[in-house]
Amino acid sequence: MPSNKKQHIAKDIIKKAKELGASLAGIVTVASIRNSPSHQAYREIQWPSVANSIVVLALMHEHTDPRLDWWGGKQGTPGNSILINIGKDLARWLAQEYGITASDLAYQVDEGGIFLKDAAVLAGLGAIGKNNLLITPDFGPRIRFRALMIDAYVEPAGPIDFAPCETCDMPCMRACPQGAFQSGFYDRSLCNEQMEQDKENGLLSQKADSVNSARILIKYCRICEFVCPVAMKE
Ligand code: B12
Repeated sequence: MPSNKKQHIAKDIIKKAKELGASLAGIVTVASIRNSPSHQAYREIQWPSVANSIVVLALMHEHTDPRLDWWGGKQGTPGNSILINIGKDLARWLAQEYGITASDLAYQVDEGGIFLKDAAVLAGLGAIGKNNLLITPDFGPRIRFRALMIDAYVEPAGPIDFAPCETCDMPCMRACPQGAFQSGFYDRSLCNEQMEQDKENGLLSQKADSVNSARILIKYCRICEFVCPVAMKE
């Protein structure tokens, strides 16, 4: 396929993803993602031979709509369900419009997923911030991701020139209730202690699930997102 056609498809896919409800979308090749830091460190992923590119879908999770982020067990979060549905609609459209086969990737890496922040950086959606999150120019770190693998090679959007932490006094470094940034870098085990406490403090949902038992909702800590001044809205 000629390069201008590949670029045209990339723009078309991104436009369609946004029409379907994504706040942002980008494309990255499987070859570049395999070389990204997290995928180099964790090599267990089985990449299908027909996978050529990955479409990264993103949904803003602003503090004004906290329910999007509440974790409901196997179902994940409401925001994740929205992203899954956008992915299904986009897959249908890709098949009809371009004859491209797309498949949704799992959220968890050990269930067939990929490292979504690495994918998002390479797809041109933003940069990894000091808070260890992917920061986007339009929504800061208050955004979530999902990915679709496609069997066509589509010209990637590529990383953007964006370094928001360089001129910031980094409130994220001081805000963590566990002091996960006290060394100057993100400490996963300290962060995880907070996540474990959040699990223990899960709330009983009003809704019953399919077997009619009560569901627990977990409101995971988001302080390092909420204090980030990038694209912060009142
Ligand atoms: C496991 C996991 C966790 C674990 C461990 C987190 C960790 N970072 O190690 C726990 C439970 C602690 C956790 C906590 C949180 N998580 Co979490 N988590 C994940 C998950 C499933 C995998 C992440 C992982 O293991 N990464 C591997 C580790 C080693 O890498 P890393 O710390 O991210 O660092 C790498 C990158 O920074 C990269 N990198 C650095 N610089 C550069 C530069 C370039 C160019 C590139 C390509 C890459 C790159 O290299 C580093 C080393 O590999 C992802 C979903 C997914 N499938 O990706 C969500 C995910 C990362 N989590 C997310 C969120 C929001 C959170 C929380 C805010 C909790 C919440 N309310 O949901 C906190 C925030 C923690 C923080 N400040 O990082 C979002 C991040 C969204 C964003 N804007 O970045 C993700 C993407 C899920 C989603 N729904 O979209 N999480």
